[in-house]
Amino acid sequence: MKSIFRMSRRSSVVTVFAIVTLLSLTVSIETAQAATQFRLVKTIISPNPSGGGFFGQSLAVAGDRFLVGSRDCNDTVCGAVHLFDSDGNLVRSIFAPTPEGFSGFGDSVGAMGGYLLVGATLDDTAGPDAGAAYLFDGATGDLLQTFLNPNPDPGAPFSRDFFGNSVTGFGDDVLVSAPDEDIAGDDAGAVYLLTEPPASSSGHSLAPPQIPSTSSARPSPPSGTTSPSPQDWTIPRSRMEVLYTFSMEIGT
Ligand SMILES: [Ca+2]
Ligand SMILES: [Ca+2]
Ligand SMILES: [Ca+2]
Repeated sequence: MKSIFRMSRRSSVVTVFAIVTLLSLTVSIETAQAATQFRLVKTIISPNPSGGGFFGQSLAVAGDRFLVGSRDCNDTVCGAVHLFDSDGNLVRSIFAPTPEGFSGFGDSVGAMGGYLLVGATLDDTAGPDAGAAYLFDGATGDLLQTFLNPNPDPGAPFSRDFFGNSVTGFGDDVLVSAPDEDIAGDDAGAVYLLTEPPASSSGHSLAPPQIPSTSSARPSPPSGTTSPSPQDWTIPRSRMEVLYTFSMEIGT
C-alpha cells in the first residue's frame, strides 16, 4: 500500500507538472499569436477608379511611402502609379509619359532610394511592344530617365520580351527583368543591371548627369555636352556576362 501510495503521489506530481507546463505553453502561444496577428485598418482604392483599372497590380515600398501600380487612365493614356504616405493618403499620381494609349505602364513598380521605378512592358519607344522602364524623382514626380529594352524583338508583338516586368533598386543600381527575352533561348528571359559608368579613359565622360535627390531642378549636363540629348549608359562587363549599351534619355 505504501508503494502504491508513493506511485500515486508521484503520478499526481507529474500530472500537475504536465498541466502547468501545457497551460504555460498555451499562454505563450496565445501571446505570440496576439503579437503577430494583423488587423485590417484601412482599405485603399484608386484615386481614379474605373473598370479594368487593376489598381494594386504591383506594389513596392519607397522609403516611408508605398507605390501602387494600376491601369488607370487620364484623358490620353492608360497606366498609372500612385504614391501613398504611411497612413495610406495619396501623395501623387504619375501617368504614363508616352503618348501610346496603353504601354503596360505600372505593370511593375520599385524604388531606389528617393527614386521611383516603373515598368512598362508593352512600351513602343524602342520598337513595337519592346518594353521600357522609367525612373522618377520620388519627391517631385519628375521623369529623370528612360531605360529602353537593349534587345527589342523584331518579331514583336508576337514575341514580346516583357522588358520591365519587374523593376527594383539594387543599392545605387537598377535591375530590370525581361522574362520573355530570347537571347538565351525562346522566352528564356534575362535580367539587366544598370549602373552608372566610370569616366572614360579617353577623357570623354560617359557619366550621366547627377540626379538631384530632392530638388525638382533638372540635372545639369556634363561639361562639353548639351541637354537634353540621348547618351549611352554601359553596363561594365565585370557586372554582367554580356555587355549591353543602354540608350538614356533625360527628361522629356
Ligand atoms: Ca505597345
Ligand atoms: Ca528581345
Ligand atoms: Ca520572347
